[in-house]
Amino acid sequence: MLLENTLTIDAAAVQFAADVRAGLDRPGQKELSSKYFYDPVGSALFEAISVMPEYGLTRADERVLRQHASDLASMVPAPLLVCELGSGSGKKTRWILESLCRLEPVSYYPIEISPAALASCERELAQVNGLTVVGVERDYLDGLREVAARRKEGTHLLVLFLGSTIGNFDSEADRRFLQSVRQTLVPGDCLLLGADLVKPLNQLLAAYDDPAGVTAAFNLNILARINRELDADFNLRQFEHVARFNEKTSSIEMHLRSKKPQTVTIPRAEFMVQFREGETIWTESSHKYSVAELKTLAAASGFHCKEQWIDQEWQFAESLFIAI
Ligand code: AVJ
Repeated sequence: MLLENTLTIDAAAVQFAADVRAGLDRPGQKELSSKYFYDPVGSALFEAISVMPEYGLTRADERVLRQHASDLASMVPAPLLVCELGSGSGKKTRWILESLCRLEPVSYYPIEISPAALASCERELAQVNGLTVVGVERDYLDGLREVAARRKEGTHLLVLFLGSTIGNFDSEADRRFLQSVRQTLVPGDCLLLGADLVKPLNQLLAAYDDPAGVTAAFNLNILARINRELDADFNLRQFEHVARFNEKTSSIEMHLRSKKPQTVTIPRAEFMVQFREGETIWTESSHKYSVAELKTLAAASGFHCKEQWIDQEWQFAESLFIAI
């Protein structure tokens, strides 16, 4: 048993090593995918970010969902299966599910690659009356295809994609992703999309570079994760967090800047990488949408934007898309 475990090649670790190597081996801008932020430490740091006064995004998302949950419930077809792309903590989804369950029993399928996140979401929602929770430990699109394939005729799907995770896709990739989502749906199915909106520059910069340094820790943790999981020797004190707004793409970009020339060894990726002083690793893009852009995105991916609810305190939109 023990021997077998030692010999088992962990596919996720192999993929991580390959992605780290490919991203840091690039001739121009080095990069690491923001999906690798969320190991247990990174997830805890994100939870901390979401309660920072400077970072209003998560609270805005929750506020709009809470305020408009019963409107939403009255606009979606029945009977209904609810799928969520990325289960999160289940906290903000609770408002929607409670409203839907007041009308009829609901099955809810959180789709998530992290078993720990699935477990906490199941715990959080266990008490909602009339709700059946079925965790799906898969990639977003694979999981969605699986749930869609198992639905009974006449049952509609409501897909939840909240928290502005959509903003982490490169431009164009957001549309391609929604097109793939649309392909798993039939006309009349719904997508509820949470997206952060453009707002004044100083507000955005403060949100991604809070003075207490929580976001900096979140960003640097990706290097710590590479040290932990791939035996690398990144010295975190020799990198610094940078957040800047790219006007052309309307995105906040996070980078990690090398404070001096240095070489890092990553044994489990069989790789060594050199950094010049001032060179950066691009770790995240967080696109900020306009209301009109979200409507265009709906049309470009086979949906009609039926309704938009916007938080006034922190410009954030919840858009209800119907598959056409
Ligand atoms: C969870 C993807 C919405 O882009 O704002 C928070 C992640 N990055 N602070 C975002 C994040 C820096 C966040 N999302």
